[in-house]
Amino acid sequence: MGVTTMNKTAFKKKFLDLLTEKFAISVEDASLFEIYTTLGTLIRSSYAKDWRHTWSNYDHEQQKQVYYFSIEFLPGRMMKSNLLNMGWLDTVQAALADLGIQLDDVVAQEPDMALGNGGLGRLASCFMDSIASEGLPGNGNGIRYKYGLFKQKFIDGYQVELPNEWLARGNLWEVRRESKSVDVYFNGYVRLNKLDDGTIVPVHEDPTIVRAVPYDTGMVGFRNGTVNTLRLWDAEIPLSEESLYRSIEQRRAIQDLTSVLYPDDSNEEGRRLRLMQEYFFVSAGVQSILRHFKTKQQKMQNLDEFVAIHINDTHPAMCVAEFMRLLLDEEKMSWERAWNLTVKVMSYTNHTIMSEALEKWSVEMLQSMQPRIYQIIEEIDRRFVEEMTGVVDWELIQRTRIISDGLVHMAHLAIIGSHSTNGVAKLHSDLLKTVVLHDFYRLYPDRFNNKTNGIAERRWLQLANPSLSTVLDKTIGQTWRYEANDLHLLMNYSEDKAVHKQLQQAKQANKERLAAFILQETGVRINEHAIFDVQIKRLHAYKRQLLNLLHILTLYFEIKEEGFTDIQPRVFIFGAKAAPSYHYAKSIIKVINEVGKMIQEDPEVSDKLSIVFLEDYSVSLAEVIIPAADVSEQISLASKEASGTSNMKLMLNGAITIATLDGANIEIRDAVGDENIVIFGLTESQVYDYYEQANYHAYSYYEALPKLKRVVDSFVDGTIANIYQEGKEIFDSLLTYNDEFFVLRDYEAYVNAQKEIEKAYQNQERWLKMSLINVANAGRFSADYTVMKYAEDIWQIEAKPKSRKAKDEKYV
Ligand code: CBF
Repeated sequence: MGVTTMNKTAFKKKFLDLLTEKFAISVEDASLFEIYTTLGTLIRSSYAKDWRHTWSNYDHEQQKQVYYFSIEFLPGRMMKSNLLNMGWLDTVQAALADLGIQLDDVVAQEPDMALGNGGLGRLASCFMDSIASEGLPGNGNGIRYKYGLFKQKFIDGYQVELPNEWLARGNLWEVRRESKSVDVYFNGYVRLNKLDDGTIVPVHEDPTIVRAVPYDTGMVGFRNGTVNTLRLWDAEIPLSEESLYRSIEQRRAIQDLTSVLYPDDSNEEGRRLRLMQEYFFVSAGVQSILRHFKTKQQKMQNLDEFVAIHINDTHPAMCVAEFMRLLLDEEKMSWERAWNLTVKVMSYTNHTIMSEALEKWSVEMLQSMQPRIYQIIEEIDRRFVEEMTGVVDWELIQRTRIISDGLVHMAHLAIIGSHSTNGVAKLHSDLLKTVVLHDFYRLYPDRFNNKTNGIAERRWLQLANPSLSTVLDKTIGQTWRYEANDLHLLMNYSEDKAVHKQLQQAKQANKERLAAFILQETGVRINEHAIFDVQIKRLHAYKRQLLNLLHILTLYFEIKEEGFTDIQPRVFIFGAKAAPSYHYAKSIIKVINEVGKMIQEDPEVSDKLSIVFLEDYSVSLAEVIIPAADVSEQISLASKEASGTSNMKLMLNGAITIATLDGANIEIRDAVGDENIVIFGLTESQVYDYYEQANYHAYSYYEALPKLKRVVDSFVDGTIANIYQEGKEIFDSLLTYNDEFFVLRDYEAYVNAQKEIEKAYQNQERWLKMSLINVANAGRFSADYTVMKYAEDIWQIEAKPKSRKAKDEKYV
């Protein structure tokens, strides 16, 4: 790849030639989209050779590779990150500027690749970037949804979901690999034929066959020539079977298989579709891995020395059964040998303790949709029970077996069928061991481990925050750009006023950029010198956006009804999507929007407070918000947020965290020290005490705290205009249904913690030091380190020394 060889003149020539070739147009007349297409094509063709070499080197050197199976990938836009990783960013930016073009305008032409909901999918994409950047042999495997996560609009303050047609103008980065297609079988029934020698051969009769066609995207490593592959599968009608699928309905059913991410699972049809999607990408992925392996290695018995498969959350748990199916039915391996290999190859990450995410499928549905897979799961379950009988007590076996009460427990399948189960932050992994998966921990203590999440610091700092990056370069040199832990060098300047000043100026520039964006998007002009207080994450009751709102209303009433004037101006910025069928979360969005409107229309308050709820939260939007944040809201009920990753991104950009001791917040506190974070609220053990003693009474807090009462009443007493059922629903959730997530219990502590934030902000000297210490200690949360730990402890894969991140002389 022309990492360092591409100079401005050479680039301009190539670019202009290609523009003419593709569009027969001059740069002056070209539209931004034509420029984007040309630049993207040039980028892709420039890493194509490295992509091919990466593949063939892994095969040639017989390197073990990991395949990361995930139902979500959330890469966001790829143009700029590819340019950065290729080492071209500065050159291209300057060359385009010479031609009168702003790179950022070009980049904005790219639709966000939003094939995920939130943390899970974004983590998968951060890992893809880091795996390639560490030169590790690793590939992603998922679904090429025709529609990405819905586009969110607010109409009268309500969330409305619109289709996200991200493929409408094509996708520059993908390559359709027709020749690598595989067939995936659904429905029908399985006949077990007995051959003369006594062996049993299963035959899948009357199946619905779907052709899985892969679309590959290069995952470009940071300045190291490694380009791994993200393989996403699309569903098509198999050519040979065309005559079988004659009706429009039949054809549409197949095409719809990969239409949407997370079909609505509140109805039977949606659940069936979701299960089909899961088996579809699992089967296609596992088949293609084994097929590739067979053509290159031929040593099936040593498969575990060459292949690792990672099950990201329970959605791909059927990898265990599909892998067994192929080894048993196609490779004619004995059960024992196949099982031994399967357990060595598979590993599983749990991403939440929320029970609704630990999938369970009805036996009837799974059996009718994948009859052979169901037979295999049944046999795994039978053998598990047999193996454990007499070793552990019967109740424990009943609680841990895979099939019980007419349901197939996918987390059980993933744990029993793999050699490693990990959580995503220390607290979460401990809770898995002691509470959520305690039964399994008793059975397999050695399989459990922790891998705290990490983030792609290149995207979240180098790309998203050039102002801060420049200050860092000037202060500590550039090594942090490839070795995130070198951010620690900034600690040497923790008392340096000149550096504080520069950090402050960088933050201010980012705040002005965000303010301009908000003005353009919403027409609202915000105070650029206010505290920018940010909560960005999916809308979920456990994440407690409602607690944030209670605090905002408290400030509002203090100004309106108690005459408080000495309030540090604040802009509360929200970004969040609610799942389309999650009524309660949508009510919270509506109420936040109406409170925002009420404040904005009230001149007595609007110069001190404002709420900006930005529509359509996405990776690209996060890239504008995060660098401008002063305060990072991480206020989930302790124990509920497995890790969180926006907490890491915001800290890296110098925001001060206000947090409960939940998920990775605890590790952030350990990294920065108590004085550089504001902690409040119940601890996880206090939460569990309440559960055990069943002695939480939300009403008592409502009665005891007049300010809280005023705020909660405002949801139903007409104070907030235009809220109808929504206010009542929230009011009832807190009082009638006893406040499942202890919002009222943590209210007072939260309001006090917010006062501490305000006090700290008013002392800018202290604040800037706190902010600096956060940036300096964020390096440990780089996903580069996280994936190295997965590689060493779980996947047992290695990078060849030459494919590690380059220590380019430019940076040393
Ligand atoms: O591990 C990545 C993230 O996954 C979730 O978003 C999830 O979907 N289960 C969790 O909620 C996050 O805490 C976690 O950081």
